[in-house]
Amino acid sequence: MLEKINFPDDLKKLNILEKQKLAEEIRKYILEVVSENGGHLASNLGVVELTIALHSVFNFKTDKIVWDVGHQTYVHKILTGRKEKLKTLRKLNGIAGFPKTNESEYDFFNTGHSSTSISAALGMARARDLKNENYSVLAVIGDGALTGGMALEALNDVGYSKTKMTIILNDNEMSISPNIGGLNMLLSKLRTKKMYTRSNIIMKKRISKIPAIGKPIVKIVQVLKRSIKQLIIPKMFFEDIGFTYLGPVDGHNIEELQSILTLSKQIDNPVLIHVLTKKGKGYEIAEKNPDKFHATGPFDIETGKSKKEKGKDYSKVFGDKLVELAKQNEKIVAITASMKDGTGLTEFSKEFPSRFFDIGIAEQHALGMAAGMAIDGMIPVVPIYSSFYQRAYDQVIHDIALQNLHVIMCVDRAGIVGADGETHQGTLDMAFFRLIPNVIILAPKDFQELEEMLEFAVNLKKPVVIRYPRGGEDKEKFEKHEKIQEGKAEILKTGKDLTILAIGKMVARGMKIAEKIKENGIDAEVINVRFLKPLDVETIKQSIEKTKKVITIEDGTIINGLGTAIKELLIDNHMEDVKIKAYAYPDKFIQHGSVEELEKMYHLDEDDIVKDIQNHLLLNKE
Ligand SMILES: Cc1ncc(C[n+]2csc(CCOP(=O)(O)OP(=O)(O)O)c2C)c(N)n1
Repeated sequence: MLEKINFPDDLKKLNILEKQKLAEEIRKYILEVVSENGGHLASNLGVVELTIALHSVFNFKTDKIVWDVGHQTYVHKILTGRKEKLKTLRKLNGIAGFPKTNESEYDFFNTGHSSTSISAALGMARARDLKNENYSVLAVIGDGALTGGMALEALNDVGYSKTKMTIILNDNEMSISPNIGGLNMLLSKLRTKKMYTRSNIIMKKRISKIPAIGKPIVKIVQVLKRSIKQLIIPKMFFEDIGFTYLGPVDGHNIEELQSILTLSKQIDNPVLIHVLTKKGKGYEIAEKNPDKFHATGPFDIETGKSKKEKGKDYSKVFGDKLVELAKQNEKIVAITASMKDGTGLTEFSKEFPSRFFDIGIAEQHALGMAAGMAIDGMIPVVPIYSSFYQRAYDQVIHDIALQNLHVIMCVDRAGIVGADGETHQGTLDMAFFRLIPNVIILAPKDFQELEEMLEFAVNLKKPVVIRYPRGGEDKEKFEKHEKIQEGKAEILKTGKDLTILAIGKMVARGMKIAEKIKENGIDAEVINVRFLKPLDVETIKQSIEKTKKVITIEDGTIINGLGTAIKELLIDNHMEDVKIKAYAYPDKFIQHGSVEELEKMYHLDEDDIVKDIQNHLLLNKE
């Protein structure tokens, strides 16, 4: 089947049995690709039938669809002209792991961060209505993504607006870990109403086919249905806020899905279709471990075992140290926005269940709640990936920094993350945190320094940001570990020709660069900046006054990071005779690819920096 299918029109020619066969082949193909390239496996295996049904019933040359998070679009990509290209998934210059409007005319909106789809789809539907056009607009959102504030804000607006659009709620009872929250409790009540609604849909479908009178009757039935349902389902939340609720429907039954989707087209108000799916469907190992296979690196299909041995990483070091500190200090609490495993909090959640809070995919709420806990004497530690901290920016400013609250904001996956691409690269955090008054910003050079910084932060009684990268520490071992003191940098190597200022993971690179240029007679001083804010102006100034040449190295954007801070320092101190070069990522969104490839592409690798120093910065060395 798969061989014959390239675009939705090919799919539309198939009967149900053929579509079922196609679904199995697509599963096998996705399994093969993801086991090689890594990616979001379980979520994609769960939406195979749903995606087939969507492309069978709708015509996405004119109709539009927005996929929430977008991590579940591999099937959509296969069915919309990207079947062969899927083999390049998440590779440099290959197709992306998320929808990209510049990749296909079938991708209508870029996603990557959770809970944006309903807003975007409502925007499209309102634009359609203002232009007096006529096509369907859909949003596909998971039960996890529905816990995000933006999704709830949009639901509130859609239902009230009466705009014709359809929300597909893909309910697999999982976020990355099992889903949590009051809405999840509501959904679990609705899940059990399967039999009643199924016959109801079939009845409606039949009535609507009666020429001329079919549609008006469907409207009457809807009114009746609402009153009957009120009797059966205690609280019809979705109907009460303005939606026609259809379902729940078996998300692996293509025929039923097609029926319910066809029915939804005839309803002129907002529709919510509740689809029940199984994460990891069809691959037993993923069905049993949906969280592990939510996002995976390359693995062996037979055993499910990772192809690469996973070493210790920063998240684990953070999590272990936090457990140790929490044993000594009972005020420490940990908050996660649905990323317990990813951020290294699994152990903490087991050791201190009452001091651990998974609050759903709700970064804004996480930081707002942390502020409340801090004001009443707890020490909240909130590890969130760098790119998802963007969501909680105002909470950091308004709720935490402005009140100078002792909240420890751990920025995981800071810098380039690699294959997840532009929505997930953590290149902006130093720039946006640096703007905020009262916030202390640190970045460790290695695991040990992360532990020391965490301990320091617990005792500081101020808002603290600690940023650290995805993965492990550099092979370069640091002998020196000076005690962390507020606003103090650490001189790792003295020298007279050039000052190398580096922060976080780039400190190891700075050391290697110093060693290499030494072979060419350049004696560099290497400073581990440690504090982006407050900057150790004295130590840095003294070094630059001596060398008159400085480079900065950071794994963030060139705007408003370490490089900018040092340029400001030079101007403020009238040091115009100093030569400076800042090595950072350009003012761009950085595409997907491996970390090494991207570093090379933007000339942040050791060899390129060494060449650059020798060719330009030290050209007129006296
Ligand atoms: C703002 C934000 N926070 C966290 C994430 C990380 N994340 C990606 S998918 C996901 C779970 C999504 O669950 P759900 O919407 O139910 O989809 P499923 O994978 O179960 O199909 C999370 C937490 C994200 N993409 N965006």
